[in-house]
Formats: sequence, C-alpha cells, structure tokens
Amino acid sequence: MHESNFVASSGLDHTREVSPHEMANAIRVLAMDAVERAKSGHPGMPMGMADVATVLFTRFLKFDPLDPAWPDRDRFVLSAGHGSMLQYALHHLLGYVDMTVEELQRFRQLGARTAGHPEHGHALGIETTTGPLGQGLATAVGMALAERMLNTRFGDEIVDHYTYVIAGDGCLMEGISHEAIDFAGHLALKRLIVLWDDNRISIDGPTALSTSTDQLTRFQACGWQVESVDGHEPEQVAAALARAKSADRPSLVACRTVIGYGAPNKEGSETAHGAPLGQAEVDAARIRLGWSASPFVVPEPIKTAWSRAGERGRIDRMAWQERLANSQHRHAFLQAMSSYLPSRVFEQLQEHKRALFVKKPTVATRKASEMALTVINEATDRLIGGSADLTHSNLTITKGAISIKPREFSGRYIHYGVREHAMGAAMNGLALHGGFVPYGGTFLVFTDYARGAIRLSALMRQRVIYVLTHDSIGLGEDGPTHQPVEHLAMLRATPNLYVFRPADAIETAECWEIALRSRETPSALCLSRQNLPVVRPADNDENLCARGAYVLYETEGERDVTLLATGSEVEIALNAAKLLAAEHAVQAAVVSMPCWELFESQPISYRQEVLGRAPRVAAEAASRLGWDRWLGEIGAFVGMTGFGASAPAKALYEHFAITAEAVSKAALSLVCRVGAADSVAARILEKQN
Ligand SMILES: Cc1ncc(C[n+]2csc(CCOP(=O)(O)OP(=O)(O)O)c2C)c(N)n1
Ligand SMILES: [Mg+2]
Repeated sequence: MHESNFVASSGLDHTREVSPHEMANAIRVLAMDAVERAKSGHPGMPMGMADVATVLFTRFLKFDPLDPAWPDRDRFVLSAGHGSMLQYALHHLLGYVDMTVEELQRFRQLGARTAGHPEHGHALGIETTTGPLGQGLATAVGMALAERMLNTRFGDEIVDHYTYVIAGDGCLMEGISHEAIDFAGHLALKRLIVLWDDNRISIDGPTALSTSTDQLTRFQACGWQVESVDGHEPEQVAAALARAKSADRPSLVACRTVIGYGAPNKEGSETAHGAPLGQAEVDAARIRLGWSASPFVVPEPIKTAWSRAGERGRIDRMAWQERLANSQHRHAFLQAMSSYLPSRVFEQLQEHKRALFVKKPTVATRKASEMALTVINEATDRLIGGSADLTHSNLTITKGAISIKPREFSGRYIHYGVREHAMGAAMNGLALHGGFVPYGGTFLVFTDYARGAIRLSALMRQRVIYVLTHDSIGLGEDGPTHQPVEHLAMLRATPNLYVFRPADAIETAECWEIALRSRETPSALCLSRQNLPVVRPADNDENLCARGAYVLYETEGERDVTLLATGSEVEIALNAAKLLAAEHAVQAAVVSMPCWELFESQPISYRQEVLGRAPRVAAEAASRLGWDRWLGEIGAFVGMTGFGASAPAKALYEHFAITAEAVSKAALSLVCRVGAADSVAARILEKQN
C-alpha cells in the first residue's frame, strides 16, 4: 500500500520539487532516530500520522515560529501526547529556534525541551501539556471556545483562528472524550477540528480487543461534522480539512493510518507503539522509505521545503499586527490578553471587605463567594464563570451574566453540564488560550471526577479557579456519597495548587483576591453550604489569608494550647477556646489556616509565632492526613475518621463529635498530658475552690 511514499529522497538536486511524502518521511526518520537514541519513546504514532501532520502544517495551520505566542495563531494540540516526537520533529523542521537538532538528540533526557510528553512551557509552541489521554481534546474545546468568545468581543479582524487536535484511539476511548465532544457538539463549536489517528492499534494490540464503537456515528450523534479519509493520501486529508474549516460545527476527520508506517516488520502492530524499533528495523525502514541520510540529518531539499512551510505564516502575522495597530480595539485587546487584571478589581474587593466588616453577615462561604464574585464581575469582564450543572448550589453565576449558548458566544457564563472532567480541561484551555480567567463550580467531593484536569492546571501553572462548595459533612442530608472526607488531603498533596478553606465572608473575599492575583497557580476554593458567622475580629485592610494562616484569637498570657482550624471549624475552635477559658481556666489561642500552601511559604519566624510553643489541637471536618505537619509530636486532631452519613448537618457534627466540647476535651487532655499541666492544674484547682 502507498508505494509512492517509498521514494528516494537523498538525491543531490537541491532545486527539485519535494513531495509531501518525502517531507513526511523526515518526520518519520527523526522520530525513530530520536526514540532509538533515547532507548525510550513512541515511534509508531509519529510515523503513522506523519502524512496527516505534513498536510496540516504545510498547508493549513496558521503559525509563525518566529512569534510562537502570536495571539491569532491557530492552536495545535497533540492530544495523543505519547507521540511527542511528531511535534518535536515538526518544530525542528519548521524552524522553531529552540528546537535544535541537539534537543532532538536529547529526547527524554533531564532538562531537555523534548520531554517524554509535550509540556507547555518547556518548548515554544507547545500549547498544552498532554499525555493523560483525552485531556488534550477536552482542553482544545476550551481553546476553541476562547477563540469564539474573543471573536465576539473583538471581531474577525483581530480574532480569526482555528483549533486543531490530533487524537488517538486512546483519547477517544477515555470517558473525558465523551464529555468534550458532547459539549462541543452542543455548542456547535465550529473551528474545532479533530484529526483522529484511526490506526486501530493501542498498547495491548488491536483496538478490537476492547472497543467496537462506530466513532463517526458517535461524533455525528453529538452534532459533529464527520468524514473518513486515508491518512496516507495527502490530497484526501487536505480536501477533508478544507471542508472541516468551513463547517458550521466542530469536525472530526478520521484518518485511517498504519501505526509505525515504514517500518517493514513492525508497522500495523502494537510492537511499533511504545518502544524503540531496534537498529535492524530502523535500518530496514530507512531502506523502505528510501532515506539514506545519517541519523538526525535531513537532506537539503527536504529541509528547505520544511523551512519554507515555516515561513508561510509570517506575512499573515505581520498583516495581523498591522490590523491590530490600526484597530479601535487595540488597547482593549492587549489588556484582555495580559495576565494582569485591572487594579479596579482589587480596589473594589477592598471596598467590599470594608463593607463586610460593618455588616458582618452570617452567610455560607459559598454565598460569600457569590458576593465577592458579584463585585469582581462588575469590575471586569475577564472572568468566565460556569458550573457542572450546579449553578444554584455553587452560586457561581452573578447578576446579569449571560450564558453561552449554541452558536452564541457573547455571554460570560458556561453551563458545562454534568461534565466535571471536561469542565476542568476546558477551563485549562480557556486559560492557556489567553484572554480569560476561568472559574467553575462543582461539589468538593466531585473533584474526583475532575482530578486529571486539576492536576494539569497545577502542572501547567494556569490560573484556573475551582469553586468547590458543599465542602464537608456540613452539607448534611445528601449523605456520605456527597460528603468529602479525603478530598482536602488530595488537593493539598497536589503541587502548585492553592487549597483555600475560608472561615467566613471576609476570608472568602480575601481568598478570591489571592486566587485572582496568582497568575501561575490554580486555586481550589472549598466553601461551606451552611451559614457561618464572621470570625475576623478587627477591621484590617491587610489580606491576612495571604499569609496562609494567622492568629485569630490570642491569649492574654502564655498559651496553654493552640487550636488550629479551617473553614467551618474555625467557629467551633473559637467556641472551644471560650469554653476552655470559662470552664477550665485554660488559655487557648485560635489560628485560622485558610491556605496551608501559603503558610508553608512564610518565613519560619512567622510560622513559629503563629503556631506557638504550646501543644496544638486541630479541627477540620475531614481526614487527618496532612495535619500532623502542623500538630507536632503531641498534637490532637478532631475530625473525620471514616465516611459521613445522611442527616441534618447539626446532627452530624454531634454524631461525629466535631464540636466545641470535643475540641475543648481534646485540648484539656493534651494540656494535662504535657508539662504545662502543673500550672494549668493549679489554675483549675483555684477556679474550683
Ligand atoms: C489516561 C491515560 N491512560 C493510560 C495511558 C497510557 N497509554 C499511553 S498510550 C496508550 C495507548 C493509546 O493508544 P492510541 O491512542 O491508539 O495510540 P497509538 O498506539 O495508536 O499510538 C496508553 C494506554 C495514558 N497515557 N493516559
Ligand atoms: Mg491507536
């Protein structure tokens, strides 16, 4: 099949026409050489998709390697991230300055730009980190959505690009793909074009081992335009791409390919998927492809043809810059694309905080979040809200916010549907694309369903804000399926993620401020369903949550014990402190700890000052895991030891003994156990007499 691909490509005539197949062979050879040198990697996918990628990058994709961040470039997402050498080979051939041949030779080595899977920020032009299959596809939905929303705001003159995805069988098998295609199809999200590497092979062998879905029918049922082509016939691929570009909906192009194309003994089989081909097979493939050049060497005419392809976008880019320079939207567009939010957002939040000190509202922190959002969204249109079908529980929509609808992208609120994972990934896409700060809501317990995307928000250093309400047994009657226990620990274990659990309306406003200012860290705002009083005693313009933890209530004399708590349990800790003082003459300080990560980053002197030297008791209606970091050797913990139950919140707090009495009892027994007991005992005796 496709014998025309196997043509000699090392002739010395530098002026002759180079065929698309020869250009594709450059990708194939670089991919197999790099994997061979690294003794690790995936040659099959780049070799199979080389023809498709050549058509896309030489005839369709709008980009300029000299300005990889050009805002109106087309976005390209390699959702099948294991085929990373496809992207690295393309970048090298197209002239991305950082993708030198040395980088290809250092594929998968420490510190190389050519990481095992494409990582956003490691090399120019990598739009998103991929590898967890299906994520790229769902992230691309967010990018395509961002394009449409910005286009509505700024017009075709400035925003006019496409989002292309290469996805494999694995991406389409993953559940997240269904959330993503269903959602994109519903919105009629045109300009999103998925090229499916339909090679019918995955790691275990033929995909027939585990799936018999008719993918075209599935996509079609979700509202996509679909067609199928021979992925080794460039003209077929090009014709399909042209049709996809003019579709009024998202498009799937199923590209029938042969994995490991060109490797005579391994092509078409899973043996080409994820291991070096072996030198003998690489040599045989070279002969088959008619490629006599040494490893990592691309013959001159082919190299030149690729360089020319890399220059295609330059004129477009310069014309765009000219249009922008003369556009009435210039200033607004540049501001929108900057990662800094207007200062009025923070000024308004400060005003809001002052008003809260006066009113001292007793509200659930989810409500306090809505109050903060109302202020923020009035001050800027940069935030794009949403929820996974829990809008009125998460309180994520603000007054006047219009919803995004099919073919209508002027709104600023997204009904993601019951699709937590795709919501997280789409928010990553919105953030990566630029122009927006996405926030989206679900119940804290369902972060399990969005975990893959949350992890990538953190890894990619994106400002994505997760609004996670119903943050404990305090949600009550819905029961243990809905009551998070281990989720705070899971989120806190995730690097580069701020996990906020504010105690009242003031802390909530402060946490929102930090989340918005954190341009390279995503945030998880864990919020209560139940009402909570304002616990912050004194009016203070300083954002105390920014220190992660602070002393909310200090004892007059030396502390006997320090009570640590977050969120809804701060009120309980304060009551426990009162109880300890009134009934036992025990001096307890109370520390609110809305964000461990920020506290961890404070100078040790501050941490010591806050934590004090007295024994510590922590209260949090969640699992203990992680708390020992703050408790020290002799601390006590009041919280959950198993799953919750279905009952009114008050009954649950009693039942699971997360009460002021329980905290006070734990504190008392701790104080009696340690040396401080003598002086405390004396005071207790004195009181009793
Ligand atoms: C979420 C997730 N699960 C499992 C893997 C491990 N994995 C990497 S590639 C692959 C098979 C993918 O098959 P396909 O997309 O058809 O790629 P091909 O073999 O055709 O290159 C698997 C299971 C992964 N990367 N991500
Ligand atoms: Mg496959």
